[in-house]
Amino acid sequence: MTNKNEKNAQPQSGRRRFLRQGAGLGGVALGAGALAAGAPATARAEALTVPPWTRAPGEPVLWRAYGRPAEFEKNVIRRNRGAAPMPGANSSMTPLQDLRGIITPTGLVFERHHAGIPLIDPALHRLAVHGLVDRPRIFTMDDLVRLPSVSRIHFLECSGNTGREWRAPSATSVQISHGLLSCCEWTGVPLSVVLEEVGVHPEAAWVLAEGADSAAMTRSVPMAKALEDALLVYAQNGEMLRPEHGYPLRLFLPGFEGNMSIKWLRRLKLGREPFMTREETAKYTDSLPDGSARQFTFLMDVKSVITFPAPDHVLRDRGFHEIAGLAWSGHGRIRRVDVSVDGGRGWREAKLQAPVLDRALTRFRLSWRWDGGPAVLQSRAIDEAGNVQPLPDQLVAARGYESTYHYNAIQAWRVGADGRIANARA
Ligand SMILES: Nc1nc2c(c(=O)[nH]1)N[C@H]1C(S)=C(S)[C@@H](COP(=O)(O)O)O[C@H]1N2
Ligand SMILES: [Mo]
Repeated sequence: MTNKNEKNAQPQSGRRRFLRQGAGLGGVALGAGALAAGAPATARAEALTVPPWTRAPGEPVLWRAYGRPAEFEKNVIRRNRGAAPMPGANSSMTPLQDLRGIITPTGLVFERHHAGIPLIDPALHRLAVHGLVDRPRIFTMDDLVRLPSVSRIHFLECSGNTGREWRAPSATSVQISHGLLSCCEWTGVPLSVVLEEVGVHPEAAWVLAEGADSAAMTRSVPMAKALEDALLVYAQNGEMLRPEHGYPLRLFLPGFEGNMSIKWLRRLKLGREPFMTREETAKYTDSLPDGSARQFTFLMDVKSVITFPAPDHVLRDRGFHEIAGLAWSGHGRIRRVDVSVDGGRGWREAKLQAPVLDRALTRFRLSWRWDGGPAVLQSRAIDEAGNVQPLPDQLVAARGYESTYHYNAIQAWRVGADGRIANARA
């Protein structure tokens, strides 16, 4: 058994080691004073005691047959803006401010439902494939799951994400402003495999995808996308889809606006023309300054946001902090992220955390020393196609104020001298 004195000694040497290693980290000198400055003097002098959880065995295996986070993390949850305009038509947001990697844990993935969550028995679920095909067919889930499958890591972003920031800073949380965003490992059968099974007519140019929810969500997908990388997904982050994300089957279109990844997929119809459904005419089109509207704006533009520090946090200590955030693009990989801490006068290149994947969230990090004064933090992403995330003014110049969807401008967070952080325009 370790004696009390040895236990007392360990954290002291650990602290010294940490501070030594920290000096010069990422170009920001830490120095012993940097971390110690905010810590109360008593904390360093306090004796390390043996806590109750060290004195007796803990909970047994199978304490929770399906695991969940520590109860101390119970505030890390999906949230939304409140009341739904109609029952079932609502969304919840991913708590980006609390996440540490690039994968969104399934229980924290944002939800967007136009008519609630249907609870579907997979044994009763069917997928019909018809229209301009040689062999129209109805698939059971067993029929589909036995076909060759693939797994891919991709982001999914609702095109309405950040849409309330057009006119002025609005959200007081990065969860609310940017949380219609997730990144998961998706497993399913390439749509091209199923299309080969049914035999596509040469004149087929569009695929109508329809959901089994009572919104009967329908979108037209160009045949090129259907053949290139569309997936019929049955699993997410290694386990079967959850009801709120389309169980037992959803369409997934990498890089495209979230709305097109039809959940609870029940029907695919091949045709010559787009089907002009409600979701691609009255909705999910973008009004432009000249009074016209863009239609079929499928790809999600290059975008990034700082998730620490964000308005959800308070900086308690001056000195070293690691700025961290997420960048993504529907056009491919992220090539570079620049970060400004002075309202856009100077920019420094952030470190991109490997792996940097095609059309997936990419985490960036930058060491920063907060001097305790006001600061304005911004991130600017550039993708491998050369697209540069615009400033709000540049986005408005191109798109005006009447759009809701596809807002991808640079986000600014203002750090106050009190350590509080506000949504701002630089
Ligand atoms: N059938 C159906 N599919 C749907 C929707 C829906 O309401 N019904 N919502 C869409 C929208 S607007 C988005 S952003 C994504 C959200 O997927 P998630 O809830 O799994 O995050 O699903 C899309 N697919
Ligand atoms: Mo959406």
